[in-house]
Amino acid sequence: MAKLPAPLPQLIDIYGPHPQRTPPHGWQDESRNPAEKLVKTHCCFCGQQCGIQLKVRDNQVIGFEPWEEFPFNQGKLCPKGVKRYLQSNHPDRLLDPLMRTDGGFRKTNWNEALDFTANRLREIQARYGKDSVAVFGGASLITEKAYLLGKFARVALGTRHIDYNGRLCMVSAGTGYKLAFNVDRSPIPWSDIAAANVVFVIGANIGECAPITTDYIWRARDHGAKLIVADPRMTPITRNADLYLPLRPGTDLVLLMSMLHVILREGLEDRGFIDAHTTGFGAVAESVKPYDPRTAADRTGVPPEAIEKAARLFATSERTVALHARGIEHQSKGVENVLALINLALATGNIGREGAGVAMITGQGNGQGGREHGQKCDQLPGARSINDPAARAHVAKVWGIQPDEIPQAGYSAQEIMNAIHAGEIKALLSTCFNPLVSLPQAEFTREALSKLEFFGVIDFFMSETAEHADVVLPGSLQEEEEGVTANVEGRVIHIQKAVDPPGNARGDSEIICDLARRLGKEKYFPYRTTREIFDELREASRGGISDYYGITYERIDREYGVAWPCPSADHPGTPRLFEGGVSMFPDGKCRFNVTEWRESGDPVSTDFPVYLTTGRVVSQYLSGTQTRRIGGLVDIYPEPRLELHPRLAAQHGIADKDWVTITSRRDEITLRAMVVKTIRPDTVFIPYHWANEQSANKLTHRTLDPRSKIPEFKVSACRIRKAEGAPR
Ligand SMILES: Nc1nc2c(c(=O)[nH]1)N[C@H]1C(S)=C(S)[C@@H](COP(=O)(O)OP(=O)(O)OC[C@H]3O[C@@H](n4cnc5c(=O)[nH]c(N)nc54)[C@H](O)[C@@H]3O)O[C@H]1N2
Ligand SMILES: Nc1nc2c(c(=O)[nH]1)N[C@H]1C(S)=C(S)[C@@H](COP(=O)(O)OP(=O)(O)OC[C@H]3O[C@@H](n4cnc5c(=O)[nH]c(N)nc54)[C@H](O)[C@@H]3O)O[C@H]1N2
Ligand code: SF4
Ligand SMILES: [Mo]
Repeated sequence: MAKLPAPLPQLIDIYGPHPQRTPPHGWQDESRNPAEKLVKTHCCFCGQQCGIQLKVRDNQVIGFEPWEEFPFNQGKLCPKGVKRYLQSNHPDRLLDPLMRTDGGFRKTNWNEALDFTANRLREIQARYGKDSVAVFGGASLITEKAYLLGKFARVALGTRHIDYNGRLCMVSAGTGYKLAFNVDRSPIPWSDIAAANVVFVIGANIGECAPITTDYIWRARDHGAKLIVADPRMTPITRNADLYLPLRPGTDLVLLMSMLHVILREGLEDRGFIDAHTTGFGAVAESVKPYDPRTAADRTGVPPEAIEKAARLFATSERTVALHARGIEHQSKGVENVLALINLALATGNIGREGAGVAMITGQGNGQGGREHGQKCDQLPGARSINDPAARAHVAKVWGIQPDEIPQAGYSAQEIMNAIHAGEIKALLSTCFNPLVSLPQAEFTREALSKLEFFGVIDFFMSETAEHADVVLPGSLQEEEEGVTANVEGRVIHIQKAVDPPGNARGDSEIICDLARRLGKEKYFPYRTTREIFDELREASRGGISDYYGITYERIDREYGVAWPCPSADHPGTPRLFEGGVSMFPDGKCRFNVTEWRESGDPVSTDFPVYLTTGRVVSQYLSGTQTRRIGGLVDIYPEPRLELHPRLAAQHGIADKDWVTITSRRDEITLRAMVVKTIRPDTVFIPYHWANEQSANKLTHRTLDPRSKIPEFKVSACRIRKAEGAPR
């Protein structure tokens, strides 16, 4: 059975006993002010899921203190974590249900709002069939809510169309890992990063988007590890890299296949590992033959010597960890890219031992847990395939229905939006998703939303998408219901309830259960607490890939989290997957997968000669609904700007802070320039956290990876010109 990793002697022990550990989670009396309590919980934002103590007075979150004993972040927080508490009492909180009238929204009571919602859903299903209604979920939701939404869609509504915003995030990684290892989780505990001799970062802005991971990389460097970064932009962590590969957007596959080419050419592969633990090596070795570094250099823009150096460092180090995020995954060949990186790790035997491995950096707060228990269109709880008869039978039994009552797999998120646009799907209930800002080609999304016969939204702020709804139901912040999330390492952690929802706002899970009751499915939704939902989820996941059966809230508190799979109360959990090279396929082998190059869905051309890529800045989070409302964060980066290289700027007569119009094959927007030397001269970058005329997603395209169905946010074509002035 997998054990917690034994730390290497020269490293700080981040998992071992901590002399100052205070009692685990729960209410603690503050000696300074007895009216105040500190609640040990986790940041609501990114997948690092930092431990934090929220300070509570009079049923309001009024501040925070670091939680130094929580091993993952040891009290450290990024700017978003420091300011997150400001959401709680924000004046924009939705406090009453809202219904659309001809003159805008009017406040209403819960009975009217929920009756209306349930009636509209019922009428539309009666008229157009069950599958005319779709459900959207989100990976900021605690796992209990994600599970509940999946059950709600399939049991209360009987629709096959439920998907979630993680479709824009983790699915290329997930598909790749399932093809190679039969499991969708980062296989390493983050302590393995600190123990590595080489850290290879590709398509991940660690410093701004996974800030606490920086700390693990510094610890590796403290004992002499080398850092390689591949990104079209020189992100903050790149300043400390030993080798920087400034590749052209969308060419990762060529780079990675060429690195394998070099490794095989020079005989640096680990034959012992390949023979003992893998299948499919021969075909992959054959497929990389044409990818010599000189040819690859022409495609990627990375000098051949740099490709060779990267390959040698990767293969000759004793322990290499490869980290990747959306830079390689937000592509129409996102799955290919992930597989090519896994192939490198397999060929060099960097799997299943301390300090070695390949790992996806999970994005959203509950990006991991939120995709394991049934809000994905193709999955049932326990990360089970919805097509697997045994999985359907198991889950149907837990739900008290017949297996054939569980609908088949439905559309993925963008496909649902396409079907709404085409008039096939008529109604949408969306919780924790802001598609008007986050899906590609925003005008298409706007048109689609306007075609809905019914649109209901559960959110705590009026998002840009919610403005198009017929009913807006005021839901809850993360700290307003108890539950679990899984962090970037697959460590299941406990989210404490700190306060009640304010005004007439309600817990999301209560709202969903109430709707189920109104749809006549009360007996399947009898929960009085989220703990009851968790206990059912444990049963539903039992025996699945993502097995939570042995995890309880109390155990999490005692152990500072439990990594799944954890099939029984006496199982220690599994911080490191594939120990000894054993995958989760029945035969225990890891799979090499052949990858094949293809062009992006929106290639550069004479008319659109510049690569456009999109992503994030440290102070803003996702579609910005939450962080654009937090003063201290807005000040750091108040508006989206177009990052471009001085050489490209000079070609167009553009100076820093000038207004620039960016035109793609779909649309155009005008932003201020930010002239920086840290980007390729053929590429521009826009952070996507803003809406409407400032939305990067007005420009992006709807091409999907054929397997993961992720949109190609990282590669579009555009042209730029200096604008007369500010947009009207
Ligand atoms: N501050 C902040 N942190 C966040 C979030 C946030 O919104 N704000 N969101 C969270 C979420 S949900 C996610 S998914 C993660 C995302 O975390 P990341 O994936 O690290 O962030 P991105 O900015 O989307 O893109 C990462 C990098 O990919 C690079 N890139 C662009 N095109 C390519 C390419 O073709 N190849 C390669 N190799 N690189 C390319 C970009 O220059 C960028 O530096 O962050 C999480 N953390
Ligand atoms: N161009 C471009 N587009 C991108 C990306 C990119 O890099 N470039 N990145 C993509 C990625 S990786 C992601 S993850 C998506 C994210 O895109 P979205 O999921 O649309 O972004 P969020 O801002 O998380 O939107 C979630 C909404 O849910 C609400 N919410 C948050 N927590 C809760 C909760 O607990 N309960 C309820 N009821 N509501 C809640 C928020 O207020 C917000 O309105 O964007 C994608 N879009
Ligand atoms: S946003 Fe992420 S890194 Fe920042 S404090 Fe929250 S969980 Fe930690
Ligand atoms: Mo994401």
